[in-house]
Amino acid sequence: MPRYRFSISAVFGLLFFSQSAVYAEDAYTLTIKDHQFAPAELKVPAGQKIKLVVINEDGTPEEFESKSLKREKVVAGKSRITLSLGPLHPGAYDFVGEFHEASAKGRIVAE
Ligand SMILES: [Cu+2]
Repeated sequence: MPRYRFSISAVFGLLFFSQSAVYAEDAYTLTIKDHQFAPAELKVPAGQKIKLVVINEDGTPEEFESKSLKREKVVAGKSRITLSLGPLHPGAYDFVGEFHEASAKGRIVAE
């Protein structure tokens, strides 16, 4: 069944290609602990797509929210999310943890 084998390898080739494309984007990490973000200011490159991983080390859920980035996503306690961002114009993009806005604040600086 040569034709069948060919299509299987074509599928795996496509899978490999798309996975490579995903991992080619730079990944940046924000950690939530004691209802604060670390780092509070995260520098990322402007003009290219990035992955933002938000790790919540607290036992309670938090919501990553940024009006300027147009993103809003709940991160369950002891869990993580990944967001695709950009390409961003140079500038500062504020974000908060909406469930603990008094302490959970930060900004992404694209440059
Ligand atoms: Cu919200």
